[in-house]
Amino acid sequence: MNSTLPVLYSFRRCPYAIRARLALKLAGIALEVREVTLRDKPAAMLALSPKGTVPVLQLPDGRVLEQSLDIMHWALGQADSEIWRMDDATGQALIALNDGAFKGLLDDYKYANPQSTHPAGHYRDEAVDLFIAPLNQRLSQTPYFLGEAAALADLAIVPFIRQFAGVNPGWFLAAPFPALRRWLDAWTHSALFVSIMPRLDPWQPGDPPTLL
Ligand SMILES: N[C@@H](CCC(=O)N[C@@H](CS)C(=O)NCC(=O)O)C(=O)O
Repeated sequence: MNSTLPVLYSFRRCPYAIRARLALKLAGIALEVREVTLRDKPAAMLALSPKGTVPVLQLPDGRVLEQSLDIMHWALGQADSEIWRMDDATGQALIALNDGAFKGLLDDYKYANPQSTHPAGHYRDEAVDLFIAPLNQRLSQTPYFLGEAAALADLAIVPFIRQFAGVNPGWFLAAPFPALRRWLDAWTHSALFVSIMPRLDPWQPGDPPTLL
């Protein structure tokens, strides 16, 4: 029976894996989840997807989805909700900015060290100007990025804003972005989010399946 379930190679804290798990769970897709240690990736995963990033989803028909957005689109395509499939140009542009320039600044901010060209606050300020302040502005007008209903863009971006907030939680709490903070809190405290964040031991071949 288990061979009929999709298998997701995942890493708990990885924002790309989180967005994939959110979409899969939201779509109600039963699957086996295999927690990966990034320093010691399972051979079974690398055989499916030699590029070696998570998430990777192996479908029962043999197809392998190795980009988080492809996994989201596949998952939400299985579900009935049109809203969650909503994927207009604005949403796509927000996701592209998130995955591109913002992710670069987020990494610079998160991993800034004495050898970095600039101190952490420099990258944080750039990220604020580029993405954080505009998102807060959006959310001070509507509850979700694209209006009254949550959409793919909210789901795809929330793990990255969570990571940004987590670099310096005290700073984020005091920063002038109340609407973004409310949106982030609502997502991260939601039953959906909590349900896709279990702490799992790294998967080893032969382990009994863990269902998401
Ligand atoms: N474009 C990929 C990016 C995935 C990605 O970069 N994942 C990171 C973890 S958050 C990873 O697996 N890095 C490989 C490594 O650290 O060895 C996607 O959207 O799925």
